[in-house]
Formats: sequence, structure tokens, C-alpha cells
Amino acid sequence: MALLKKHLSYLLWPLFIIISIFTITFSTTAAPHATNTEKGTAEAAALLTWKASLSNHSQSLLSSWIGSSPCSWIGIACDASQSVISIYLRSLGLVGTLDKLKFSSFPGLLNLTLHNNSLFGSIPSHIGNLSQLTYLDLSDNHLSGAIPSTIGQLKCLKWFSIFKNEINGTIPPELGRLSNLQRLFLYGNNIMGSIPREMGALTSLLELDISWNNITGPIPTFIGNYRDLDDNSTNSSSKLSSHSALKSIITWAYSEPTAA
Ligand SMILES: *[C@@H]1O[C@H](CO)[C@@H](O)[C@H](O)[C@H]1NC(C)=O
Ligand SMILES: *[C@@H]1O[C@H](CO)[C@@H](O)[C@H](O)[C@H]1NC(C)=O
Ligand SMILES: *[C@@H]1O[C@H](CO)[C@@H](O)[C@H](O)[C@H]1NC(C)=O
Ligand SMILES: *[C@@H]1O[C@H](CO)[C@@H](O)[C@H](O)[C@H]1NC(C)=O
Ligand SMILES: *[C@@H]1O[C@H](CO)[C@@H](O)[C@H](O)[C@H]1NC(C)=O
Ligand SMILES: *[C@@H]1O[C@H](CO)[C@@H](O)[C@H](O)[C@H]1NC(C)=O
Ligand SMILES: *[C@@H]1O[C@H](CO)[C@@H](O)[C@H](O)[C@H]1NC(C)=O
Ligand SMILES: CC(=O)N[C@H]1CO[C@H](CO)[C@@H](O)[C@@H]1O
Repeated sequence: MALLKKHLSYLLWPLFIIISIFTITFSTTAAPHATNTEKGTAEAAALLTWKASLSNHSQSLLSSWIGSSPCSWIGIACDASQSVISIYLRSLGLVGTLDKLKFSSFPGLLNLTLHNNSLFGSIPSHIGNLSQLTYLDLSDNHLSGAIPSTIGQLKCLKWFSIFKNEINGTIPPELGRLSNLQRLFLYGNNIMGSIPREMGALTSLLELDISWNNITGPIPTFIGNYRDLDDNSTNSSSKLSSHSALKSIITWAYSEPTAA
């Protein structure tokens, strides 16, 4: 700046001052504010687009979702920089799909909880855009289709729950990439096939419930980290490691609702 000043002719001085005022004004007030506002606006727009795709009744349940500042909306929480970190809409009776929820608009989202609504359709593959997501709970809805392989992109995920839906297909091997995953609840769906070998890499896993599906095949001894297997269809408990972190794996094999 000093060097620049030295070379400025008197003629250019007024211009320099004007530019300086602009620069200072923008850098001290407008610029950071604009950044947060833009971020909030993009997130608000994404939420409003999703809201508009839901049933009329659902939209009335989200009546606080108006304007461009989502941080005060029902079910929405933000961090200090006004970035949305949590979408928590549990047991509201929302009816609709996830298709219009533009996940890439929420780069800072940690928590997505939509437990016990009436969401249908599939889990969109672009859910893989939620790169910071730690907690994903879509349980107790009517979601169908397969678990998208892009789930493997959610490297921060610790909790993944989609129990009591109509999910079909097989468990994607990419699930094995979730090295931070501690709890995995897939029970009460129509998932078939065997547990992929790749899930042996889930070294942080503490709880796994894949009961009430149509999962078949041998006991995966390659998931070497569990004990207390509660499984009456196969007698493999002697193969289980006794020094494991996983506290419970609940009836993973054929689990028709016989006694229930
Ligand atoms: C939702 O409300 C709009 C306007 O009130 C109406 O035209 C539309 O038919 C309603 N849709 C359903 C599914 O009820
Ligand atoms: C699910 O949500 C409905 C409201 O939509 C509520 O009445 C019901 O108690 C909830 N069920 C559970 C198990 O939380
Ligand atoms: C996400 O939501 C769950 C359930 O409300 C809560 O226990 C957890 O602390 C939240 N995690 C984050 C990272 O916000
Ligand atoms: C899974 O469910 C979807 C949607 O209900 C259906 O279109 C598809 O055929 C099913 N796939 C399998 C393998 O059952
Ligand atoms: C479970 O899978 C078996 C073998 O693929 C199939 O024959 C059976 O119909 C399936 N059952 C259900 C309830 O989907
Ligand atoms: C397994 O069998 C034991 C003894 O018959 C029974 O007490 C237990 O409830 C069964 N577990 C499951 C998950 O069916
Ligand atoms: C399970 O394995 C143990 C040890 O090998 C054996 O003693 C027992 O009879 C087996 N039980 C069944 C139901 O196969
Ligand atoms: C911005 C961004 O990450 N977009 C990605 C969202 O997810 C879809 C489907 O996985 C990708 O194709 C996009 O590149």
C-alpha cells in the first residue's frame, strides 16, 4: 500500500480515496454480511423448495418457514456463522419425498433427523453431498428403493438409522467406508442378500441391528469386532471375538416376525 501511494500522481489521489472508501465499506460491513446472507439465502431457498414439494398439510406444519433467515425456523438450527447445522423434524406428520431437498446447499449440515413422518420415494443418491453429516435418521417412514452407494461418501457419519421403512435391494459394500460409524439400524425393511465383506472395516461399530429383513448367508466372521450375537438361526457364536467393542448385533439372519 505504501509503495502504491508513493507512485500515485496527485491526479489519481481522489480516485484512490474513493476506491479506498469502497474497499473499506465492503470489507468491514457489506462483504462478510453478504457472505452470511448469501449462505442463509441459498439454504433458505433449498428448504423452501423442499417445503413446496410436500403435501399441503405438511406445508402448514412448516408455517414458520418463510423469508430468507432459516435459523429461526422450526426444526432448523445454525452455528455462529448462521450456517444450517441441523434439520430436526421428528414425528411431525410430514408427507412427501426427499427428491427436492437439495443436499449440496447444506455443506455444514451435521444432523438430519426425519424420524417418524410419512416420507416416501427413495433415498436420493445426492445425499452423498452432505460431507459433514454425523447423524442421519430417516427411520419410521415409507422410504423405498435401495440404500444409495453414495452413502459411502458420508465419512463423518456416526449414526445411520433407516429402520422401519420399505428399503429393498442389498446392503451396498460402500457402507464399509464409514469408518466412524458407531450405530447402524437397518431393521424392519426388505433388504436382502448377505452382509458385504467390506463391512468388516467398520471398526468403530458399537451397535448393529439388521433384523426383520430378508438377509441371508453365513455369519460374517470378518466382522471380527462383535460379541453377544443374538442369532438363533446359525450357531457361530464360538467364532466371535471376545475382545470386541460391538455390544450387540441383533438377529441379522432370517428374522420373520414369528413370535412378535
Ligand atoms: C393444495 O392447495 C392448493 C391451493 O390451495 C390446491 O390447488 C391443491 O389442489 C392442493 N393440493 C392437494 C394435494 O390437496
Ligand atoms: C409418530 O408421530 C405421530 C405424529 O405424527 C405421533 O402421534 C406418534 O406418537 C409418533 N410415534 C412415535 C413412535 O414416536
Ligand atoms: C443430532 O441430533 C441428535 C438427536 O437429537 C442429538 O442427540 C445429537 O447430539 C445431534 N448431533 C449433532 C452433531 O448435532
Ligand atoms: C425396490 O423398490 C422399488 C420401489 O418400490 C421397486 O421399483 C424395485 O423394483 C424394488 N427392487 C427390488 C430388487 O425389489
Ligand atoms: C427372501 O429372499 C428369498 C431368497 O431370495 C426369497 O425367495 C423370498 O421370497 C424373500 N422373502 C421376502 C419376504 O422378500
Ligand atoms: C433365541 O432363543 C432363545 C432360547 O430359545 C430365546 O430365549 C431368544 O428369545 C431367541 N432370540 C431371538 C432373537 O429370537
Ligand atoms: C452349537 O455349537 C456348540 C459348540 O460347537 C455345540 O455344542 C452345540 O450343540 C451347537 N448347537 C446347535 C443348535 O447346533
Ligand atoms: C456439489 C456437489 O457435490 N454435487 C454432487 C451431489 O451429488 C451428486 C450425486 O452423487 C453428484 O453428481 C454431484 O456432483
